[in-house]
Amino acid sequence: MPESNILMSNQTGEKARAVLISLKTQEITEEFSEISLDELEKLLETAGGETVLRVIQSREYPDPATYIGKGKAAEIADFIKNDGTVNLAVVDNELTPSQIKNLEDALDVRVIDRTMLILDIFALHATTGEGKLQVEIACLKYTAPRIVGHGKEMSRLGGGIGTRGPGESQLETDRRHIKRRIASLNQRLLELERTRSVKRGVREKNKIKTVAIAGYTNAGKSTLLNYLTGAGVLTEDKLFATLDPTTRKLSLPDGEDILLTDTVGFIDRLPTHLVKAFKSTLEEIKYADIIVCLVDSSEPDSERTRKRKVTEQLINELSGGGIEVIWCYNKADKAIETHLIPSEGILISASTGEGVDGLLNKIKAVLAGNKKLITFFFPHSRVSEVNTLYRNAVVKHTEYTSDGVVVTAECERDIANRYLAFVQK
Ligand SMILES: Nc1nc2c(ncn2[C@@H]2O[C@H](COP(=O)(O)OP(=O)(O)OP(=O)(O)O)[C@@H](O)[C@H]2O)c(=O)[nH]1
Ligand SMILES: [Mg+2]
Repeated sequence: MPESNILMSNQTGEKARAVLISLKTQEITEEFSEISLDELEKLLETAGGETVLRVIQSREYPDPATYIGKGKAAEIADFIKNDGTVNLAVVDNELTPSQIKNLEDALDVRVIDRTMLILDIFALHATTGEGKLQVEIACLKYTAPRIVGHGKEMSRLGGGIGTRGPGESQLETDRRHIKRRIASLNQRLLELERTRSVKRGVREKNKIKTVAIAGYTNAGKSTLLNYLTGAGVLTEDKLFATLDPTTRKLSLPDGEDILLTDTVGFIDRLPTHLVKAFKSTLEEIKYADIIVCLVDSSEPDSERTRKRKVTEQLINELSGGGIEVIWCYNKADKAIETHLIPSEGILISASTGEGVDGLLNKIKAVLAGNKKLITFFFPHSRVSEVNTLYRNAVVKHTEYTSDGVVVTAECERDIANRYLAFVQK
């Protein structure tokens, strides 16, 4: 992965130097504004930019025209003018197209919002055709109406941040063209989705269980996949290092083979356009048999709790809530406030391997717990069903009687339900 794409999209070669702007409204606590700005700073760093100033304004509600108050905007504009090096302002929320335009006029630098910054990082980090397609769709849908007519002047390039993805010149083309482009991208994505579902079908047919590693960005998901399977996925102390999930085979301690899959990291207020665009990638979570959710235990408990909440909510949205989740506290080698880690959590280190055996045993136990030994009776008129049961379950015993066939088999819950009518009382 390139260190930064900024130089490619900005002919002047300047680095983004930004003012971060946040609003503390009635619903938001001071502490949350700070934490959220910390995260925004980390996002900017990941995109290759640097923070020059952080501004938090207390206001009852956002100004419909400029988001922050006009007086505050004038103050920031003064600072930018005097500083002379600032070339970007990043607002820690989603802005309307007119708010972006008005703020750009007030500050005389390029203005992007939190969502555009995240989209930018996704554009920078997507490597496969599918990842790039998904990012381009999200960028076109969100960014296009927000930058049309802006960002032409060099002084407003803002180190290239917020202009990646499909590229500025494309984004400036007319809306009809953009609509056509989205339609054609969606068509291509649909084909890739079909490929994914065919692959899933093969896995199901071969009864291979899938375990998805999910969690907040930077929790160590790829590091765990690498530790267990030697997948060689890029791991970095940056946000959203992985956008194109890798799947690898893993042999559990009892010899059973499963598939382990890495997933795209979560973040608070993950832009809905990205969730929609990354639907097919994120569906790996929906079809998993178990979700291993990683939480970074090297952070204070307040951060762990916040990130776990965000993760839980997204997991529920994506999976529909029916899949067993194993909560796993990673970075045990650097863990703090361990007494506050919930008792159901497994403490591991994906770097050193500490505790990973416990996780594998837990996976094994959950998979085994999903299976039950059940005895069925099939009357002669329905013996054709016996063949399908043989394909879908591990048959332990078969007995032919004068009335039909008695079969004892180890079944998954969903298979057992399919043959409910034949379960022997
Ligand atoms: N000390 C320590 N560092 C870890 C551990 N696991 C991961 N890391 C570090 O945490 C950072 C993030 O790890 P990744 O595996 O890239 O995290 P990820 O969850 O895949 O992140 P995204 O793909 O960005 O969502 C890297 O710098 C890793 O080296 C661990 O157990 N201990
Ligand atoms: Mg990763």
